[in-house]
Amino acid sequence: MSPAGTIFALSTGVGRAGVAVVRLSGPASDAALRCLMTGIGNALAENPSDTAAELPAPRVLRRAMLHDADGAILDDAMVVRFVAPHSFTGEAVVELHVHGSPAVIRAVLNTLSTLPQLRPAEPGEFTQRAFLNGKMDLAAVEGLGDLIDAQTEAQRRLSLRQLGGALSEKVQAWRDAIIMLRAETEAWIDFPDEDLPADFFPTVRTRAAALAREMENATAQSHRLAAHVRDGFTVALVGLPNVGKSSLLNALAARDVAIVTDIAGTTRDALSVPIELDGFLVNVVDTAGLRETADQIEAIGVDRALQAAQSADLVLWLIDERGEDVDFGARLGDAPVVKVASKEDLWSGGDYTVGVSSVTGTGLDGILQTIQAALLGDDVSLEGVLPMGRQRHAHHVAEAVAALAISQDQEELALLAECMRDASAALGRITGAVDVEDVLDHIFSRFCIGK
Ligand SMILES: Nc1nc2c(ncn2[C@@H]2O[C@H](COP(=O)(O)OP(=O)(O)OP(=O)(O)O)[C@@H](O)[C@H]2O)c(=O)[nH]1
Ligand SMILES: [Mg+2]
Repeated sequence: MSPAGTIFALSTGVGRAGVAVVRLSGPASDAALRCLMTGIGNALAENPSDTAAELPAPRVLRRAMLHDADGAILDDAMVVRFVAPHSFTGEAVVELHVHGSPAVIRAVLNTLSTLPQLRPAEPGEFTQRAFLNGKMDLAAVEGLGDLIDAQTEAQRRLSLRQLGGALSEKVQAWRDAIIMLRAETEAWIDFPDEDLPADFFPTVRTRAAALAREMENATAQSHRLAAHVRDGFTVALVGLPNVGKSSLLNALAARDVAIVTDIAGTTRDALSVPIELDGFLVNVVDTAGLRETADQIEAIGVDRALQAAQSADLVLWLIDERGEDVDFGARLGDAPVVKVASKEDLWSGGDYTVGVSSVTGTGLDGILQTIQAALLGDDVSLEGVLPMGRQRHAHHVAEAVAALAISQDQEELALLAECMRDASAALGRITGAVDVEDVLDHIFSRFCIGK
């Protein structure tokens, strides 16, 4: 965990822009702003009450000339202050909206680094402070991280819901129900057995089983789709050499990314191209044609093609009128495999359900629909799923479900209560309510500096 103090960083992107925001957080933020506004580098040492009137009112954006320690003008800027605890981090925060040139940003950051109580922020340190000050829980922190990284519409929508508490609220509701079961169990521990209602254990077991079922169902539906939204959905194009894999990739990507020739064995390496499909990120992987070959380079390519198929979420197995190679078909892995009739324009009739011609463009919609159906599965809509895209979420829910399953066999109150404690602790790790030190550094270090 990083030490306290007052931190500063550029919070907007690096490079030329109309406006850049430099953010400060910590007890010396106001004093630092006063230094910049007055151009007196030692204002940090002054009695704050003497100069308090110079500072803008909280949450009001005000124009201000910023100066370096020698009083020279740095920039004509806009500034805004937030008073603790009413800020993103829960501390005193100042934002400097300066002109977004590298020179202005550098000069402002240089000046801030000369002020004695300030230091540059570590990656994710602003958000870490927000978490430590109880402004956000861990699931919301992850939602914010994903929102900053969001490239597609589905990523934006799902991470915004996670940031807004959709996952935390659900997990908290399950946890509350488990804590209630634990409390009811513990309440009887000090009483003699004969006082315990006869239906006590059956009732607790029924409630625990229903809860476990609800948690399992929610995870099964949500984790799969949310993980695809977050990490993308991978589709591997495989088939014999010359079957038209690279041509299909180019058609799907709507640009010439892969080399296409009529020479069998043109593609040697796997090539992944991201496309956006209805707001979802889909990685389409073109591969080397599958055949037994004496060419060493091509053989490595064939291995990679099989690996790409084995790690894909969906395999499109392209087949032309030469037919399919059953031997390779058996080595494509566990993902769903959809056979696609390639070069449909050349087929003289035929028995296939999905056909495509990259030359005429017919059947491309069908390919996109096939991908979309595999991606969505039985999930009705994105709005209905819980934003639980990380492995961590599914893991902790599974831990809680396992603890509830063990509780079914307990015949002693203390042991039953212990199972409930384990289950609620597992769920608590999702929001950061219980022992999360081990994951904190991992989560925050993935943020950029300034966030
Ligand atoms: N008529 C027709 N020709 C196609 C179609 N798709 C690809 N071709 C032609 O088939 C040949 C091979 O296409 P590629 O896309 O390079 O095939 P590939 O499967 O990537 O081949 P390798 O990389 O060698 O495994 C090229 O001459 C393409 O122009 C199609 O839909 N219709
Ligand atoms: Mg190719």
